[in-house]
Amino acid sequence: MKIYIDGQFYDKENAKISVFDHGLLYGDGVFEGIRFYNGRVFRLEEHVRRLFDSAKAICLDVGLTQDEISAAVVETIRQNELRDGYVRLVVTRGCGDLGLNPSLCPKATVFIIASKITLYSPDKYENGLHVVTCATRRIAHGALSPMVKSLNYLNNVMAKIEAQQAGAGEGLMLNEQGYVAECTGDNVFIVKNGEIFTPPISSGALAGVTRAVVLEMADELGLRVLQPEMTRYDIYTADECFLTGTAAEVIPVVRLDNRVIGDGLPGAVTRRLIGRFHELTAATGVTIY
Ligand code: PXG
Repeated sequence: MKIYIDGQFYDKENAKISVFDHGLLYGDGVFEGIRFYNGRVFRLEEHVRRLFDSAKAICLDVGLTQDEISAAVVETIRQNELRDGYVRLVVTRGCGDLGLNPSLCPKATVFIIASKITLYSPDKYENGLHVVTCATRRIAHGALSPMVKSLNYLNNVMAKIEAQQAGAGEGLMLNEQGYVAECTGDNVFIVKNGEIFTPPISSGALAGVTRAVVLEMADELGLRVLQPEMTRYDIYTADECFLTGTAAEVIPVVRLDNRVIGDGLPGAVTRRLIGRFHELTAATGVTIY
């Protein structure tokens, strides 16, 4: 395995980041998770754009242009001779003395791993996930914008632990007001009376790249999508529910808090979207080779 760090490639054993890197010391940095399928990077430009928006929001100078970062992602996949997989692209504040002042760090650290990721077992894609609501709330806009895909994932990790301890496949996170935000690493959607609903970004959802793909696919299929504030009641009483994410892709949900959603099976609209999603991922994206 070849890992990109600051313009050079290292074997896995030698791919090391300093203990003085503020990404490690303070979670000071941003990241992206990007998938590639069939020799093409899916929605690369969207991911890189979001990375730069996240960086801008935390006053982090990436030190490379968007085109240079995109080229580095593609080159990392090439160096590993992969056609299908998952890229972790990370930009940290860089190395500096102790103290959380970012001006202690002269230069950002950029590293890229091209590997694989499996969030849920294949049977969950067939039969649907069981989800529980977590007591841990989604980070509030007043603390750190939930739009920033930062290296501070501890509250999502705490929510994931809750879901795991409850024996559920995924955890639903609410915002401080009690409205549905998203799951621990996925956006949430429901289908009700032939219309699709997803919480607005203002509810604390990450502006997911896969979420945007679903909005496009729904438009193409002539399905209306609404983005009202949503409560758990909306999910309990939905006809269908599914989650989206780069790592998760599109996955059905059949239970929330032990309420069966719809008839308890992945729904027709969900299946249609999953089918179209696979067509798009197989045939579109930036060519690697
Ligand atoms: N919400 C959150 C909080 C996320 O971190 C998504 C939604 C989905 O967004 P995209 O753009 O991927 O459709 C994410 C995505 C990982 C990992 O280990 C990354 C995410 C989720 C789960 C695992 O790289 N980020």
